[in-house]
Amino acid sequence: MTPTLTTPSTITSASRCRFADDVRDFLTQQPRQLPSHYLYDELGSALFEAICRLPWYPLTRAELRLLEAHAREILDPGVTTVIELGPGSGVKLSALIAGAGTGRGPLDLHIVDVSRSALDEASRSLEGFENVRIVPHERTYEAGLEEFGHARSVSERRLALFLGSNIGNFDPQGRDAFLRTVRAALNPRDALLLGVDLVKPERELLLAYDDPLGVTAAFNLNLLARINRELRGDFDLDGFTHRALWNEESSRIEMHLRSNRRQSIRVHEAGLDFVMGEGEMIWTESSYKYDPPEIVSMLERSGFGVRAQWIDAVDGFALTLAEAL
Ligand code: AVI
Repeated sequence: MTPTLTTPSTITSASRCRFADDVRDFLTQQPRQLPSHYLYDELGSALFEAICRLPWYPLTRAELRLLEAHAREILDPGVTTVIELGPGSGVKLSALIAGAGTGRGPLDLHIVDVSRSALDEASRSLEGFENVRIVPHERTYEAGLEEFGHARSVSERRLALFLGSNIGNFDPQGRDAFLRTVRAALNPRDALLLGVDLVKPERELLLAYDDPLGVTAAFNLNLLARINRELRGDFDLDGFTHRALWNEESSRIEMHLRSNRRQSIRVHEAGLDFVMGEGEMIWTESSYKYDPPEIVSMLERSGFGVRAQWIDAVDGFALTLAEAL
């Protein structure tokens, strides 16, 4: 049999094909929508990093404060292996290791991300720690968890990290399925640390997702720019406005792109040609917000028992440490 070579160009064209298929499928649904993970191309990821530094988006700073304050309890000396899903720049994992102090045995750090450059950046910020082995997985979270689940030794005690309120970007069904996938990669007594943004006054939520500097608007509009760049689309960016809405009934912030006028749009590589009316929206992201007891329930439904929950009351953020049952 002829071996199949996976070259960078075949990976690129396969992922471009999937992008084109998704753009066609989701933009022709009612309401029109686009999967939020496509917000994160190189420029989108840089804009997200900038969002995390904005005074109106306090999630990252609140979570970091909680990690620093409770590092010893989270990363107790019995933990031998940590897996972080979406390590970003590695700053949170670094804070945890630094805060847990010295005098522990060797620590294996598995970091999972689809982006090679994110893994490289996180590895660079972690490699200064002594007694640490970094294992990057250039995978989706699900594929990384599966790989991690298979490779275990008897004496290991594992801690999984899913931070940054990334769980908020799943719909409720996807959220529960995902938490069960995390649980399946762990053994009883292993743990999961979940960082979740809490419900707070609407005014604060809207400022976090529609900031006065327009960084979140640029992050959202970049999705149309990405379609133009990668799939030969002809979206006129001036023809759309970023909208953030609080959907109280579903307890979620929704990001949309509103068409400012009636306009025709063509995306050549998706074979797509359609008309948007004035005021019509493309739904690009949901960010669910929770109350602390709801976080406990979602973890319990997925095979975990909560060991501790720490809350930053100033910015409304919760870190929940749960044990696999
Ligand atoms: C990555 N995720 C948790 C962010 C959030 O808050 O939902 C993405 C984001 N969207 C707009 N601002 C930040």
